[in-house]
Amino acid sequence: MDNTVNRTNNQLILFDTPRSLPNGLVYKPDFLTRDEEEILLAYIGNLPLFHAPYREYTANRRIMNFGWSFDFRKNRLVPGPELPTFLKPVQYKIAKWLGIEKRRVAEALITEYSKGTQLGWHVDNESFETIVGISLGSWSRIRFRPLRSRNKNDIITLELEPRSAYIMQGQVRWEWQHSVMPVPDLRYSITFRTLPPQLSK
Ligand SMILES: O=C(O)CCC(=O)C(=O)O
Repeated sequence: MDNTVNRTNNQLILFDTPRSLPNGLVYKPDFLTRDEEEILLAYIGNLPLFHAPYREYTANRRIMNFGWSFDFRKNRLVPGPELPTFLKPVQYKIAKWLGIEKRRVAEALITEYSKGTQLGWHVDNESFETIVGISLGSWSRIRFRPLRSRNKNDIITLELEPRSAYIMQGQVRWEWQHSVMPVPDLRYSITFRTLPPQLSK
């Protein structure tokens, strides 16, 4: 079975979507307008992003967290700076899409992937619930595999177009890992994560 959801002649082809995509994964092309993308990229361009510290090494990706962040050295969630004003409209749009209160979209992680940068297989920190990823700049490919599987045939690849968004919840959130393949050109992602109501400020 070909599990790849990919681009042909610059068109995104989502064939056999319900059977091809892992349960709980929703993909939405054109979640942002070109103007919204341009404004976000302009603000992000002025942020002092830094190379992500990860246990004993530093990643190629440059990042910045708002709301909350995970301290890999202390192995726990720590409060981060408040979401900046320029992220608020996207936070609102996501809350509306998910049908939850805005305050529950509690964390935003901005990541810069320079050409060739990737992100390894992982499951996001368990303190957070739903994950929503926004793509800016270059297209990229995100891969998914069931947690305990190392069979290449189980990998599902989804192409992420600029301005698109995906939701990860349910099985894909908790029972699958995901990774980002080396990006063909400069790409930014904004990963919003929700907290349960009792933990949201
Ligand atoms: O770049 C992306 O869209 C994925 C980001 C991600 O998986 C993460 O930050 O945990």
